Amino acid sequence: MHVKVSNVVAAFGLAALVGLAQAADNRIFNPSFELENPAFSDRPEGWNPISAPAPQWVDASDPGAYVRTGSKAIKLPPSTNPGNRFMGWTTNVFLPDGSDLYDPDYTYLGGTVKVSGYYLVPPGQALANDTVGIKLEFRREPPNFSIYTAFEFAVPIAATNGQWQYFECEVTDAMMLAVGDWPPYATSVSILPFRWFPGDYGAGPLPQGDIFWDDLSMTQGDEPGPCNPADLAEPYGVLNFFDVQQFLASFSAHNPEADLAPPTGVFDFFDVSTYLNYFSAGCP
Ligand SMILES: [Ca+2]
Repeated sequence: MHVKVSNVVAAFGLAALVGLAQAADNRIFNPSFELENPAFSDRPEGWNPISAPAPQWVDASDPGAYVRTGSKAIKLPPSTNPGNRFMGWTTNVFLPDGSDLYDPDYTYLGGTVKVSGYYLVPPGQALANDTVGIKLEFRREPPNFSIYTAFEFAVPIAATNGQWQYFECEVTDAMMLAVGDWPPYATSVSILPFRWFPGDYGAGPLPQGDIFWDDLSMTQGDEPGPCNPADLAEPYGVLNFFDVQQFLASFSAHNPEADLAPPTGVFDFFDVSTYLNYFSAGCP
C-alpha cells in the first residue's frame, strides 16, 4: 500500500484542525430521504411514489429494511401486477406554494449531468426479468413541464451480496445535442429510481429481488465527480490528502461514507483497509 496506517492515524489530528472539505453541489432536495413529507407521513419530502403503494419509504427499524445513512431509504419491490409494472419515486413534485417543482435545475448544454446513488439488493436475492435503474426526465420550464427528452440507466443485475453498491450515470452535452433541437429547452430534470416490467404476468418469469436506494446526488458541470469511494473531497478526480482527511473525519464521526466494509454500522480496521485499497487503486 502507498499509504501507511501510521500516516493515516497521524492525520487524524490534522483533520480536526483543518476541518471538513466542502461537499459537492448536490441539487437534489432530501437526497437521503430523511425528511418526512408534512402532508403525507408515508413519503419523504420532495418525492412522490409512482404506482403506490408498491414503492416504499423505509425506516431502519422496519423488518428487512436497509438504510445506508440516517434512518431512512427507499425500496422498490418486484412488480406483481400490471398496476405497478412501472414503479418508482420521482422528484416531479410541486413545492408547497405550487410555484415550481422539486426537480433539480438543469442548464441546457451547461455541462455534463451526473447522477449518482447507492443501491442494495438484500442477501440471497438477485434482480431479474425487469429493468431496474435511474430514469432522468429533462423537463421544460413551468407551467409547461413537458418532457424534452428522457434517459434510462440500468443497474448491473449481478448479485450484490447485500452490500451497498455505488451507481453513477451521466448525460453529456453531446447526448443532449443528439436528441435534436426542440425548443423550448429543458430547465429541470426529474430524478426517478425506477423499475419496469413490460412482460406478461400470466406467462413467463416475473421480476425478482427487492432494491433499496439511498444517498442520491445530481450535479451539473464539467468538474469531475468522485472517481471511486476513496475520492471523498474536492478536487474530485484526484486522490490526495484532502480525501484521506475527509475519510478520517467521517470515520471518527461514524459517518456512513466511511463505513466501507462489512459489517454495516461498525467502524473498524476493515473500513480503513478498504479505504486504503481504493486509495491505492487511484483514479483512472
Ligand atoms: Ca438515508
